[in-house]
Amino acid sequence: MSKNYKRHLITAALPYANGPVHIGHLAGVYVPADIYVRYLRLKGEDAVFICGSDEHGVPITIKARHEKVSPKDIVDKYHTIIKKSFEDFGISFSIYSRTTSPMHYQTASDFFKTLYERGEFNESTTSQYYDEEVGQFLADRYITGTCPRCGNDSAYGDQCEQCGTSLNATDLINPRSALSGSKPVMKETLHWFLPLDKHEKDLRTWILEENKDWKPNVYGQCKSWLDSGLQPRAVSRDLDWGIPVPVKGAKGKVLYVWFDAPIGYISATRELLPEDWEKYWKSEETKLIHFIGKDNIVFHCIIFPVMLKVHGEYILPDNVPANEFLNLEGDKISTSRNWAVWLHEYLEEFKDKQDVLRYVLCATMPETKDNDFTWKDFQARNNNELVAILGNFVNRTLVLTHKYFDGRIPERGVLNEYDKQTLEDIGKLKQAVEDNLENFRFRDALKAGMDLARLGNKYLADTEPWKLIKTDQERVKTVLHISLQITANLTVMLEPFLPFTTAKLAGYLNLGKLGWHDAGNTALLKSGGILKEPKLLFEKIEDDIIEKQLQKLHKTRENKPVSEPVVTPPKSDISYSDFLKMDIRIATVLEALRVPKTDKLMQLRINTGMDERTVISGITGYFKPEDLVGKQVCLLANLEPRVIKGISSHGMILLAEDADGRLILVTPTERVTNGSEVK
Ligand code: B3M
Ligand code: ZN
Repeated sequence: MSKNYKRHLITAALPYANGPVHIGHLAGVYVPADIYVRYLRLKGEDAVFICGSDEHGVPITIKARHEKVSPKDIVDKYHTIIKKSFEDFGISFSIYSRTTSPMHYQTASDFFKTLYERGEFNESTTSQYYDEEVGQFLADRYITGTCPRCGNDSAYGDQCEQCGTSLNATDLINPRSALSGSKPVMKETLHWFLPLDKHEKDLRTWILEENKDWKPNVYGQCKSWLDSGLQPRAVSRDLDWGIPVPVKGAKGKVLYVWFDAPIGYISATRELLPEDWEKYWKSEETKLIHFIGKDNIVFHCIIFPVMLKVHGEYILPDNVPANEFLNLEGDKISTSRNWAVWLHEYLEEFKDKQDVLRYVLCATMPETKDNDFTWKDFQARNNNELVAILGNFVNRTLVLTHKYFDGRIPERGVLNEYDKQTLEDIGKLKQAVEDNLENFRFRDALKAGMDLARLGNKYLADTEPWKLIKTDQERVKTVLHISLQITANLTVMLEPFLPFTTAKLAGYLNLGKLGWHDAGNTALLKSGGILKEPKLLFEKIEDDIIEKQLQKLHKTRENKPVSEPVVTPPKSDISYSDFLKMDIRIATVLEALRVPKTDKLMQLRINTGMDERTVISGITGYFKPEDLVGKQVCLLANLEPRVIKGISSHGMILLAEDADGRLILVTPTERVTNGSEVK
């Protein structure tokens, strides 16, 4: 699939402007996107890098009510904080815009109108809760009531925070409007739907056949959406915060945030390049890449492409290299629980250490599966890799050159076989970085870049110039000359990953601006050139600093916010014979499929040791079908069969429900025979 593109359009997911950004955002989206763009720019490619704040949606309005300010106040505040964090970490956007900009209102509105006029939407009426006192339809989060499961009387319309169950607003007993406290009524409301089902066939061909090279996590998720059948999606909402639906009779309705947000990429490009933006969005010579996290896959691979396609003229993404999630100290990053490392806070405590975090986040990037950030690993990578490998090599080379040759780049003499091999290896490593970056393998790319520093260290250790200096000064000149050329190559090859460090290093070497084509060149530095006085590139991070971070983090566990979900109340005692009535068995999942036209249900085919049977379980969203196949589970085997969505379900899979509503499979710690009793 190597096509010759004239230009590149790279987008990074627009962060919601309802909170600052944390390391999970950086590792998942912005670090990889920035590395990729920096690499393209070094190659001299025309690359436009687009991002901005996503400023609509219900959570922002809720936060605003909570803080008794306007939604605009909220987004203004966080837009500024987020933008600054990105600048501080060297994320080199061509533009960082926002979806409250006039250009975006215009662009999104026009986009909707075009689709509307072409008849691309279905209009349909649905029933929704409505607050008659305030005269407003209520988003699920704006409805409270009694949880049908645990009896908590302040559960929300989408979730009970006491027992963690996810709910539909209509499940609530005694629903009340969070706006006025009054009892909401059901009222019909008109909305516009994008009939994704109509485009399913085209999407199958485009993704499943023409884009087999997408990352397996992305391809797999798309396939599972497509296999379970697409449904029309509402693109409007009853809300007073957002872009008004530009159609007569749509008062009080705004575009759904996921309809307008991706159009934000287009608006920002228009803002940046008022004359030329169409070259980037409407030309087959442009390569469009979306960098996102895994929870955004369906929007970028299915919904937005359908929007672009039915609009016409627009190109579709060439790739969507989504990452999985980064956890923190073994636990899911959570804004509401304050379980996060916030970027602005990091810089307060690790001043000027942007590259250390960039490095660690790239080295542990959740490329194919969720990954864990720990402070101990952060320390180890800083001390054992940045300090001991990269810093050490560069420092020894520069210090020795100053010591033996007054900071003047020595001439090289006749090269021996080892010198020649070493110089040749530079080119090979460059190639490795390149191949990995072109294929979005950032961890491997970084490793190949660091291998150049490893090569340098080995070269110094093998040639020992500090010993040679007593016997063979000429040879020392050659050794340091070669080491300096390796150092110069590092400034190019590591620039995408460590832009602050490589800029400093280039300064010490008195190197001008280099490009990617310079990497591999073993005569980047001219003999006789003068070097500047170097400083250490990295410093060791001591245990007490790491301890402090861990303590700070664990303190947030003690100061739980009031809304923190708590353990459900105990149930009344049962007799042993009641317990014996339950027939719980170990079984293996043979097949897993999402139940079409439902959000939560998964259809499982399982081997119970006694038989093969079908079980329906409400676990979509927590597990991917492909992750379940082969897993052993606990099954309540004698639960009376129930028909769910027309499918008869024989038993129930046992799951643990975490305080935040997450479902976790209960599986044996070792493989056991199917049909084994759990008692
Ligand atoms: N704001 C979701 C998120 O941060 C969303 C991305 C929009 S990209 C067009 O997960
Ligand atoms: Zn509950």
